[in-house]
This record gives sequence, C-alpha cells and structure tokens, in this order.
Amino acid sequence: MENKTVLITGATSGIGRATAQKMSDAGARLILCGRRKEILEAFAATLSTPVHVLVFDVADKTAVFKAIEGLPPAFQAIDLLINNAGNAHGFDPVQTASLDDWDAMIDSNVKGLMYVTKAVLPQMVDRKSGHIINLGSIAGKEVYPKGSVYCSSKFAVDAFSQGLRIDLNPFGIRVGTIHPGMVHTEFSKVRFKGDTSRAEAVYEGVTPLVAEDVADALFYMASTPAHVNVADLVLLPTQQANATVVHRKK
Ligand code: 8X3
Repeated sequence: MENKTVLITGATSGIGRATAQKMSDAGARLILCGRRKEILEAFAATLSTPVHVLVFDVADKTAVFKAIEGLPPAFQAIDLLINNAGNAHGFDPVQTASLDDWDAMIDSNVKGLMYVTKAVLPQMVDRKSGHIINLGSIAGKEVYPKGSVYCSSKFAVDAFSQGLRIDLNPFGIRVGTIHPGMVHTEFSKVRFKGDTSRAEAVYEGVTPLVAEDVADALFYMASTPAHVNVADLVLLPTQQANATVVHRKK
C-alpha cells in the first residue's frame, strides 16, 4: 500500500476508521471523508502518513463534487476508493416505516455511493488505473424481515458494483464488493436511534465481526496482484449462517 492514495468515505468511525488505520500503517496516503470534522481531524493527526481530510455528506451531490474536484494536486490521483459510508435507519415493516428513514438510507447508501464514485472516476479513467471497493452487506444478498428498504439499498450497491465492473472493464479498473454480516460498530445504535439495549441485543450470545476484521478483508482485496480482482466477498461471523440464521449461545 506504500504511497498509494486511498479515499475512504465514512472514515470517522467503525469499518472506515479501522480501514484507514490499517492502510496508513501499511504506508498509504489517505483522503479521509466524513461529516464530523473535529473527529476526523483528531484521527488524522494520529496517523503517520500524509492525510487530507474532506468534510461532506455523501448524500449532498454538490458538496461531493466540490470536495473531490477541489482536492490539492498531490491527492488528485486516487488509486483506491473505498465506498464505506452508509447506515441503516429504523427496523420496521413497509406499512409502518418512516419515509425519512427511507430517504436517509437511499440517499446515503445508494445515491451517495454513486455520487462519490462518479466524482472520483474521471482521473481513474484517464489514467486507465484504479480500484473501487464498495461496502455491500449480507442484506444485499438476502432480504430479512423489517429490512426491506435497507436491504433494497444494499441490493442496489450490489447491482451498481456489477454494472460498474462492466463499464470499467475496458479501462483496467478493478471493482469489488464486500458484504459483511454482523459487525459490532455504531451500526445497530444508529439503526435503533440510540437505543443501546436494543442495539446490544443484536449481538447477544454471538461473537460478531469487529471493524478490524472487515478492515483486514478490505486490505486483502486491495493487496492482490494487479491481475487479480476480488469481485465479491461475503464475510460473516462463524455463528451467522446467513441474513437470518444465527446460532446464539445461551
Ligand atoms: C449490516 C448487516 O445483517 O444487519 O449490513 O443487515 S445486517
């Protein structure tokens, strides 16, 4: 990863932050993107490789293009884009779910990921070089109860990644997707709007993945030889068989 320039969205916490740490430890130059400026800057100050911080909401189309098109020359040639930003909001059947929750998920997980990709692409296409890794989810492979819109958003990530791989095929740009199952991050706390006991119940009796497990897998995907593309990787805790089957220890 030595001297590679890596842009990571959602780098403030969880998988994004753990991945940034891992990439920096391996010598990568980083563009850290997120919404919480102070946290990002404090984190950036702890890293030993060159870091540029971009503060924007991926759902804000204008802000995304302004930030990425305005990168200083030294950070303009992005070798690896990790589209990590995204979240679940609410856990409800369609008939009672909140439209605001739907908008939040579709705007970030789907449209935001597409905007960032489109903003980063021109220089990759010009250089006929680059690598894009999208964060899907087991929820992008199987639909589970009360998750219809979150699952829709992650199915969209899967479809977009497949399409991107086709469109970018003539340019030698790699596109891969990783689909984690249960990961112990702020994910469930956000989904349940700060209800910590509901969030913790998700992981009861299970040893879930931690952010560093996903960062390790992302690092592997990013480190294969140039002729190898890890196109689709499902990463589950051993106790999770699929989106709905989890063996919980009493
Ligand atoms: C997060 C994993 O299983 O909660 O994307 O949908 S799950």
